[in-house]
Amino acid sequence: MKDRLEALKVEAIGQIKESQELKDLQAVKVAYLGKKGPITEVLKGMGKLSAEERPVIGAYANEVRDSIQQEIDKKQTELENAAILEKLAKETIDVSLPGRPVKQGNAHPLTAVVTEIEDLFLSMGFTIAEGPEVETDYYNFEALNLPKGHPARDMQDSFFITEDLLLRTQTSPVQARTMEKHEGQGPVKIISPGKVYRRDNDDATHSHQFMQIEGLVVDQNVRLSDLKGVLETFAKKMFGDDRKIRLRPSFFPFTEPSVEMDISCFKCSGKGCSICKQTGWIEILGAGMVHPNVLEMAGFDSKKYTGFAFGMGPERIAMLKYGIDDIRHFYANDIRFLKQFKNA
Ligand code: 2U9
Repeated sequence: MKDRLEALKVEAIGQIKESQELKDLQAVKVAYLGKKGPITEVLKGMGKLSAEERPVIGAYANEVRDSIQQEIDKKQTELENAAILEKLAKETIDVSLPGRPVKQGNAHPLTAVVTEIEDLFLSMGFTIAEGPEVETDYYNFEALNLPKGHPARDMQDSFFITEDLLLRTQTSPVQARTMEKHEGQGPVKIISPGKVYRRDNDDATHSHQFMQIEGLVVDQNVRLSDLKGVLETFAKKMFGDDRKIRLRPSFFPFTEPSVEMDISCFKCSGKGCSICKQTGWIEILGAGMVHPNVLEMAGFDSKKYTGFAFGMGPERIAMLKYGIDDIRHFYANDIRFLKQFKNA
């Protein structure tokens, strides 16, 4: 009987070693160690053995069963590991494959110019103020020294919503509101970028909706020379260090005196070319000393406080800077136009 057990052990281990898959191994296990398997058979027949043989054969049968089980466990681990390795080999990622390039957008050229101007004034200690695009007649006109019936109102043909409400025609009401909030106490030092609306027939240089950036400084002892210094810094930073500026007399109802600022042409440096229309100078913005009426209406004592203000159209600045020939390009959202400003 011992020989029979020994033969079973050798046979079973042989089959275990030959098993290629887990299911083969399972079959070997059932065949040798199962309830109907030969080892169970041997154990069942123990009753026929003598009292001396029984414990010896019993112990040996258990030993054979344990060794077969051990071999099965060993082989099972081996097959499982091999299966994992095979799976890993099949799933290898080819890291040498270049990634798909991510399409990168760019800022809208108008946004790029507005941001550049904002950064420039922020670096000079200004803060940014914003206000509503639907304004009252008071803040859009009256508080800026443009009472009802004033002829200068005609220059800003407007979109009225009611008798008293309109789409703002300038960002100046933001300044008037900010000054009011200061309750007569300086300093005020703000810029107000934003959209404005005027009734107009759109063409290459006109749009019924456009942007403005205005600036306002109110404090004691603010002078025209301060305005000149700020504007000169702006002109040089925006259009090149060798720019010269000149101020020409002008008129705005909210400033007195009022000026127009030109810069020396950045293309021909003043010799005369198509950009400066052979004059050597390019008009950039309007400015002036805040009118005493405007200071008083906003709650400032015009004997104690003075101020300067300026206003510019960022579309015009961007058109000059990038040689854009039609203001409507800014609003058409034509990707062929927009993607030309990747490095703006
Ligand atoms: C307050 C007081 C004064 C703002 C100013 C201008 C001159 C000016 C235009 C230029 C072209 C606007 O974009 S544009 O159409 N603006 O020339 N703006 S002074 O003066 C103010 C504003 C608010 C309380």
